[in-house]
Amino acid sequence: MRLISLRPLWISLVVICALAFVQMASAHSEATRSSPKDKSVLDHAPKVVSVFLTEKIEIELSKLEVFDADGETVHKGKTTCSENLKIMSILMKDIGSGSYAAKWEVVSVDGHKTSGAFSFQVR
Ligand SMILES: [Cu+2]
Repeated sequence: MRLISLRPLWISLVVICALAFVQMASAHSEATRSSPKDKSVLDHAPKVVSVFLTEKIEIELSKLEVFDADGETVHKGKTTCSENLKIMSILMKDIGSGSYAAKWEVVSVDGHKTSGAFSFQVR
């Protein structure tokens, strides 16, 4: 009898937890797009690589790096960030044709850490 009467309470607890989790997950900063676009093939080497994020980030705790096919870094200077704190950019060295991989790591203003990667090719 007691177990049966507790059932609605359990169900509502599960629902509340699930909703809380969805809200937390949506507050993380995720990438919506990048420049260059993931898997794009370019005729000209980009001067800047950027990633566009869904939430504001802590720039001191976030970074964007670009590597060539040998794993050598091909960016220069420090990762910068737009005024609205949602676009992270890095300047590029002069690069030739080849495949490149960009990796990003951010801490959003809510303290959550996310990361991702994208790649592009220069013809
Ligand atoms: Cu978050």
